[in-house]
Amino acid sequence: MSRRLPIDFRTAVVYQIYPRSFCDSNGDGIGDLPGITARLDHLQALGVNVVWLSPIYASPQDDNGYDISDYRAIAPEFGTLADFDTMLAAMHQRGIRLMMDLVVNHSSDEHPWFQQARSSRDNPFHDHYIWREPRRGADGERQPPTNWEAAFNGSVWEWNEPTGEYYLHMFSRKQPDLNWENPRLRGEVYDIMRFWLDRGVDGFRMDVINMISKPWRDDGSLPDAPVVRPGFLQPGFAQSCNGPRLHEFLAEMRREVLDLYPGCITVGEAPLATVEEGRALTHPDTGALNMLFQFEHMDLDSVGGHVSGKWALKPLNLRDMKRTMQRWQDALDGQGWNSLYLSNHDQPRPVSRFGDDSPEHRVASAKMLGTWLHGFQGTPYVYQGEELGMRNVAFDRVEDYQDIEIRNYWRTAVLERGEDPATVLRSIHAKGRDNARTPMPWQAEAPHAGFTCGTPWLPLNGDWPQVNAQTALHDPDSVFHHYRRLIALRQQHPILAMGQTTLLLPEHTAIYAVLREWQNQHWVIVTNWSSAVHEVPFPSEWTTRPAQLVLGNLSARRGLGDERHRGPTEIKLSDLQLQPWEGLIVSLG
Ligand code: TEU
Ligand code: CA
Repeated sequence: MSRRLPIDFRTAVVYQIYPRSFCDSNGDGIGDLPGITARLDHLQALGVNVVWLSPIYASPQDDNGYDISDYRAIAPEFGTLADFDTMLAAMHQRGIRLMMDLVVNHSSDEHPWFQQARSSRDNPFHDHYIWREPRRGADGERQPPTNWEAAFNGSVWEWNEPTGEYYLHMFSRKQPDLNWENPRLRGEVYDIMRFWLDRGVDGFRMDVINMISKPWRDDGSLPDAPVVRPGFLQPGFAQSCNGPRLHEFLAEMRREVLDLYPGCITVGEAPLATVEEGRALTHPDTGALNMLFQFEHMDLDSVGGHVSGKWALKPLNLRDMKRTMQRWQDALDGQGWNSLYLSNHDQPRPVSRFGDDSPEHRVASAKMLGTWLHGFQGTPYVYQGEELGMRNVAFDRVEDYQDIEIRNYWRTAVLERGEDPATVLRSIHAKGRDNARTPMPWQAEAPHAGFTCGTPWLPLNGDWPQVNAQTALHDPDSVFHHYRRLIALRQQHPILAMGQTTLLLPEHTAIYAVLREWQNQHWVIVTNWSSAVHEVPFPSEWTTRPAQLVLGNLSARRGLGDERHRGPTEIKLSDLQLQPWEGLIVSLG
C-alpha cells in the first residue's frame, strides 16, 4: 500500500485525467491505468502535484463510468487493482497525490444493491434507493410522482414492474439515485471511502455531492418543479440541489471518515450552489469539504442556465464573467475556498469557447486564459489537453458522438420535438461533452498520435499533427510551457494562491484586470479577451508605481517568470497597450 502524501490544498495545482481518453497501453482503443503510469513524466514536467482521476470503477459505462456497479473493483477495460497500486505508487514517488472520483449520489442499475432492491419491496437493499407510488391522472392513468425532467432528458422516474413503483434517477435511467435518508446506505458509502483511503488514496472529488439530500415534504412526497414551458416535464435539476439535510450528511461524513484521515483533500461538485452554500460547504472551520466546483461562470454563455438550458447558446459578456468570478472571490475570501477551472470532461474546450482557436490566435488565447485562471485566489484545475490548447471537435454526424447527454439531447430535440437538426448540431458542436473527451495526442505520429495502436473509442481531434504533447514539450513558446511557468509561479509566490482579489475596470468589455494583494505585495493580472489591440485605462493610483513584468504570454513581453527572459523587466502601466489575447502578470513596487 502506498503511503498518503498530505499537502496544503490551497497551494496545490490539480490535473484532471479522464482515463478513457488519456493513454491506451494494450491496443483496445481505450485509455487505461498502465497508460496513465506510462505518462506520469508529462505531469511531473508540467509541475502539477495532485491528480483528480475520473471514475475507474466497475461500470457498464452508460455514462462513461459515472454509473458504478462495484465501488471496490477496477473496470477491466481500465486494468486491475494491481495496476492501480502500481500507478498510485508511481504517482507518490513523483510527489503527485491522487484524488479519486466519488460518485455516490447514484449508482449503476447493474450494482448488486439495485439488482436486489428492485426485486421486492421487502428486500433489505430496497431502501438503498428512492421509490415512489405513481400518481393517477383524471382517467386513473399512471403518472410519474413529479414533473421533473432528468439531466439526460425524459422523466426522472422509471417504472419498475416487479415492485409496481417508480424509482428516481436524476441522470440516466441506468443511474438510480441512492437514498441518503437511509443511515445504512450512508454507512456503506463511508466504508467505500475508507477502503480507498486505506489503500493510500489522498482524497476525493465528490460528484454532484450537493444533490444527495432531496427536498422531502412531511408526507414523504417531493414537490413538482415550477412550470416554465409547455408540456408535463419541467427542468428538474434544481429541485435536487442544496437540499435540507446536505450539511448534516456531510458533517457526518466528516466525523465518520474525513477527520480520521488528516490531509485528505476534498472537492465537492456543487451545481447551482450559491455563494452562501459555497461558504457553508468549504468554511475553513465548519465546512465539511476543502473546496467546491461551482458552475455560475459555466452558465454565462447559455440562455437557460445549467443543464436544461445549456444548449441555448448566447455570446459571453465579459462583464458577466467579471461579476460572477468577483462574487465568488469575495464570498470565499477567508470564508471558504474556490476551485478555479474553465475545463473538465463535461465542458467544451476553453480556447474554442472563450478564446480564439484559429491558427493565428489559438496558442496566445489559450495561454491568456491560463494566465487569467491562475491569477485568482483558489486552487487551479488543469484538465487533460488544456495544457496543449486543445480545441473543440465538430463531427459531421451525431452518430459519431458517444456521450449519452449528446445522444439523448439529439433524440429529444430533433426526433421528439422536431427541432432543426442543423441548429441542434451547432449546439452540440459548441457545448457537447465529447469536445473534451477526444483522446490525448501524445506525438505527431500516425495513425493515432501515440494514444493507441488500436482504434480509438472516439476519434482524435484532426489537429493532432500540430497539437500534441511532444511538439509542445519541444516548443518553449507552447501552451504547455506557459502552464508550467504559471504553476511554478504559484508555488514560488503565495500571493497568487492566497492574496485578496480586487476587480479593476469592471465595465471594460475586452480587458479583464484584477489587483492581487498579500502581505504588502501588490500584483496585477491583466488580460485581453479579444482579437483587437486595446489600451488599458488603469486607475492612476496604479500607473504611478514602479512595475515589474513577472510573466507575459507573448514572446515580445516574457518577464522574470520565463527562464528565457533577458534584459529589463520594468513595465509602464500608464500607457499600456495589450496585443490580441495578451495576458500579463505584473508586480507593483
Ligand atoms: O456532472 C454533474 C453535472 O452538473 C452535469 O449536469 C454536467 O455538468 C452536465 O452534464 C453538463 O452539461 C457530473 C459528472 O461530472 C458528469 O460527467 C456526470 O454525467 C454526472 O455528474 C452524473 O454522474
Ligand atoms: Ca486500453
